[in-house]
Amino acid sequence: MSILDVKFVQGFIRLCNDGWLQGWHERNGGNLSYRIRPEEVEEVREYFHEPGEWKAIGTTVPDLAGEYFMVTGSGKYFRNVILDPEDTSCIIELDEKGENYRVLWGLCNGGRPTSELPSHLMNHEVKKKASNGAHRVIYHAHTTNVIALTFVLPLEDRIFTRELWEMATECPVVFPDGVGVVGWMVPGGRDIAVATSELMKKYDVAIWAHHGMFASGPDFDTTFGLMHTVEKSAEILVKTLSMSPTKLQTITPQNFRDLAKDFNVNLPEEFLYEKN
Ligand code: 2HA
Ligand code: ZN
Repeated sequence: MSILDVKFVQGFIRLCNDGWLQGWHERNGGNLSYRIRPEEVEEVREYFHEPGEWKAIGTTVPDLAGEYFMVTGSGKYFRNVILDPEDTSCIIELDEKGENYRVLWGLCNGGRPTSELPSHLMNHEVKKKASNGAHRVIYHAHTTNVIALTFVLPLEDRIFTRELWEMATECPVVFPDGVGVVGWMVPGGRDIAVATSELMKKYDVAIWAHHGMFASGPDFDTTFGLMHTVEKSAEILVKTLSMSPTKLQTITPQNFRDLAKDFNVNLPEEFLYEKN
């Protein structure tokens, strides 16, 4: 038995490799975090080393006090996670105020958790509350086509949501709440974390202009599937716009309403506006 036999650890590694294979993780791009269930902490506790020093998170997440997370390491390559999880990722514990973290496993050759730790933890805090504890995965990827779209579409939630919904019939079923967009900001700090977590109150997806995407979900499959669906939709839009600036036909607001009825999803009217 090794920590690599534990199911959530395997799911974490698989997502990293799947993202790499999609081409979303050049060099050290992207990061992943998983909020570990109490019973899963007990499955891995025997592999913990002497706790490292308490270090400042860079923001405060009181609703996550005392929780454990598996996260990718700063400067580490997704490409290498499958080869050496203990070098490229880590398990951390938060203190009783949600202000500091310490490393309990991993980063065996040194290093720090992801540079986007403030964004990950603030998103976890918001999604834990919004989903009554169901959401556990926050995933950041440098998705090529979504990034390309942030140069040509207005950076508005309603525009991105509607354009992405129109590109594939399943889209409004997969992300019925829509997607949020953050204008360009310096990554890694508290300000972008606050802006992103504000959007995560409403959406499961936040787009960072000229940078990438954040997705949230209850498990690895759903979260990866969400990232994949949004990015594929963006790819179709990029192809469509490359062929022609206008569409000859598309999915109409009434089509969306009919779909919502049959698929039992609520599609907010704010995204079903008439275009001219
Ligand atoms: O390099 O993706 O946003 C890691 C990142 C920072
Ligand atoms: Zn990034």
